[in-house]
Amino acid sequence: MRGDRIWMATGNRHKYREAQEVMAEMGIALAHMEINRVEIQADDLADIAEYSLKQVRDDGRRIVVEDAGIFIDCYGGFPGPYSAYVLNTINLQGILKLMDSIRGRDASFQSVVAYRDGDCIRHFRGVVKGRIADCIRGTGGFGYDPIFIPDEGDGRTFGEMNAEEKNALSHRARAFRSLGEWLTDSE
Ligand code: ITT
Repeated sequence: MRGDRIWMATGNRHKYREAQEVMAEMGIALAHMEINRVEIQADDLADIAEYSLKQVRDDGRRIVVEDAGIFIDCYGGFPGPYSAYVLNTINLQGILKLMDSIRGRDASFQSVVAYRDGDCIRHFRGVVKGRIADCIRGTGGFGYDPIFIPDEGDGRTFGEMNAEEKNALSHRARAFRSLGEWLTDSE
């Protein structure tokens, strides 16, 4: 395995910490890079992540950028790529209100990790299926975690889990694990 670290460009420390733990389990060091960038609006997370990646100057370092969102099935995948904007405008309470009297509460978290090493650009996806909770539960994690119940869990929201428990199931952990496996295989 190549010894030098990979840099994750993100303004979100929660995302960085989760990704760092997953990569550390695979023996890969992930460092944090703050960036100021324009985030485009697009329907596919991969387009957003790759656009963000291209805004990070190529100085020879290996870079990853991740874009993620929550997709609510009964609303055709809303808010998806607009998850940050929707959370900032209507909050978790607003999302729960949208789900009032809705029976099918299926949703998924999706993540795309875009990786660059010189001319090589690859992306890796991770998905976790679950449902929107009836109320806000837990104070762990960030963003939509207190209202998302993963199907493969024990009924708790991500907000009620510790970092290790969330990382065992999460979209982000899955995407970063795929990156880690690809890196390991290509060494
Ligand atoms: P970047 O600087 O890396 O872009 P960000 O916070 O803007 O950080 P994203 O665009 O990837 O991150 O994510 C959009 C929003 O989706 C994010 O602000 C959260 O509200 C939500 N989100 C993403 N992953 C989440 C997770 O694991 N748990 C809860 N909410 C999440």
